[in-house]
Amino acid sequence: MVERSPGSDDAVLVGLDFGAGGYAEGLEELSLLAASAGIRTRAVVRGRRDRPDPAHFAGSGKVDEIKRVLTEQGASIAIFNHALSPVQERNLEKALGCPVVDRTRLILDIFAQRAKSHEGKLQVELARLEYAATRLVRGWMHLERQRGGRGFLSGMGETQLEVDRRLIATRVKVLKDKLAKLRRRREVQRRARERGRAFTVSLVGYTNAGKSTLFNTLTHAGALAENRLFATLDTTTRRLYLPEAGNVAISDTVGFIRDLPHTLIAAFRATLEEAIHAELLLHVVDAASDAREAQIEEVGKVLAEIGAASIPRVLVWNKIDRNGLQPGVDRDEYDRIQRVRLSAKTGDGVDGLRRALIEAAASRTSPATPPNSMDVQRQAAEA
Ligand SMILES: Nc1nc2c(ncn2[C@@H]2O[C@H](COP(=O)(O)OP(=O)(O)OP(=O)(O)O)[C@@H](O)[C@H]2O)c(=O)[nH]1
Ligand SMILES: [Mg+2]
Repeated sequence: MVERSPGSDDAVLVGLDFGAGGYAEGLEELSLLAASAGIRTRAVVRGRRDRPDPAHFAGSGKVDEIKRVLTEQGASIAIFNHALSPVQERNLEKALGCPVVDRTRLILDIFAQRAKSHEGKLQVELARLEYAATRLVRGWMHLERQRGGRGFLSGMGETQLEVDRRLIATRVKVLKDKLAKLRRRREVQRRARERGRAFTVSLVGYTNAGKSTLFNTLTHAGALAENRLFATLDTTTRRLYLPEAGNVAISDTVGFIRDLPHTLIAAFRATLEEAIHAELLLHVVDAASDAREAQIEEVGKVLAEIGAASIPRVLVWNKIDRNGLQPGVDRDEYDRIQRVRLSAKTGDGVDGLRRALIEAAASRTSPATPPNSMDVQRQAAEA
């Protein structure tokens, strides 16, 4: 990986359009992502193609243009709003004479900078190794040839590439084992919470929607809330006592983003799965963002992927102080609260959310306990 220290880089962003859907808004998000990694955007290069060029992703004219803009702007790095193949990345670095970062690596770098907890760090290391493994192309083969078969490694018919693959595979296994252990511990904690019959609620939503701010407002906790993407990587759970509802265990979670790299979805599965075990999801939406509909859809997609589609959900239309909406609640045809309009920052409308929590807690079914198989057999025999 290209090592960069935060704050030291100015970048040119590149986004290409392949027919459907523009990348203009995507580039704004990319610029925010870059800023979160400490990189300043100097210029944006857009283009349009039928399909990616297999060798350079962009066409040769576009590559020349990017190179020219890099020089004009004195920028030292090119960031592509796409996933590049290892070959494209290498060819581009050669053609542009500077580090080339794709969207996946940028997100991985941010996660690496932000991971705080032991578990978060393990998850990020796992994701980065899996990403690096795909980058282990035949770069060492020439060394192998130079060795002329004299080294004992080549004598064993083993290439440097295979050694590296094996080292990565070993480390990946160690990390997965450690994470599995942590996950079991979390499972035990969760059961303890269930025994305490606290009503479990998870805050989910697109990155920067205001989940941590709302979490702090509700629980008076000091969770980190920042105008950065992926301010939160670890799940934090706090207890909240609500009259009539009793104990509520509320969790703040990692934010979602469009095209979250697959290695990260896999690595953060355990964290995201915390959401699955909740009895209610508060889907926090940045109501002041022009991209809110697309973001809601994206979050819905990820929730479905992790098997959380059927959990009752309340949409929290946040940041109404920025778009002039009135605080309040909207109900569905069964008179259940479906959407709460509030500002986590000013506290306006947060009472509506407390009401939603109380109503949801009151209507909950008892925590699911799987039927005892003996009972099931007995009932079957009696029937
Ligand atoms: N104006 C306004 N800003 C808000 C509100 N809620 C949150 N913010 C701001 O939005 C930014 C993101 O807030 P966070 O709470 O960190 O968002 P998050 O959803 O936890 O983000 P990640 O952890 O990165 O996924 C911060 O700058 C907050 O101050 C609100 O109701 N009104
Ligand atoms: Mg957060």
